Amino acid sequence: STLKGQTIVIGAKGFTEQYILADLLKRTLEADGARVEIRDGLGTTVAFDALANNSIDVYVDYTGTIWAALMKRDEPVQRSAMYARVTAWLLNERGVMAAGKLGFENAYALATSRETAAEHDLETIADLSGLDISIASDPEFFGRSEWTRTRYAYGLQSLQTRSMDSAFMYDAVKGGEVGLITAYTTDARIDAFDLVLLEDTRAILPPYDAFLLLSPRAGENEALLNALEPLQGAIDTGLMRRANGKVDMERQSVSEAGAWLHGRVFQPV
Ligand code: PBE
Repeated sequence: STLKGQTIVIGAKGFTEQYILADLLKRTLEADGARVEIRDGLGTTVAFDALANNSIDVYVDYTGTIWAALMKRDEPVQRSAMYARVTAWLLNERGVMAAGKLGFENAYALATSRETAAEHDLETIADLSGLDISIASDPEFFGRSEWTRTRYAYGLQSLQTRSMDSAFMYDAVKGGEVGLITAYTTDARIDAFDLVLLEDTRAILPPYDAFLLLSPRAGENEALLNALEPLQGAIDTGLMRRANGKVDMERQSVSEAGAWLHGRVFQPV
């Protein structure tokens, strides 16, 4: 069966990777005959609620995000066990079906510039204890339990927090406008700007594997499940980072990066 005659609504949160993945999903479903609409720029809770009430059919989220923000859990779990725990909860508690991991992780990592790391002798998050430098993150992070736990576990009460669109964090830390950021580990600017990732020695932050989530209605759509199958495990971290870099560093459009990624997934070189 194909998706001919069906309209599929794709959701996306508000950062580059999400826009590119929505474009990849669009190309994938259109190739199977679907008409596609995209609702993007959503926060995690808005995106998830829209999915759970069938307002969108599919979007990509991350295991640790569901774990912390939706399930309100905070005990440490191995990366290998987390996907099973999260997907069981989604299905049993919300009727939301997981349609496979994409193959990469996009974690939060505390990052600083090479200069700031040298100045304050920073290697691990614990080295930040007692410092009164500033930390910038996306508007969600400081309200999430990952931050509460990190702050408490490592004694970071003296850091000054600053909410910032994730698109601007990397320039801000590179230019010394802020001391630290919560980098997204698939962002190409970590390497390009020679940022230093501080080690989470106590493993406070959870793993964040990217995976496809389907609404209760979409989860029963066999043709949709079939069309999404080829995306399982198809994107490793290097590939996602290169796609993100096309937009964030090379100033390509989301659509160009999405077309490139689609090519790499469906006609691997
Ligand atoms: N993350 C890192 C965040 C943003 C990037 C995947 C953990 C999230 O979307 O929850």
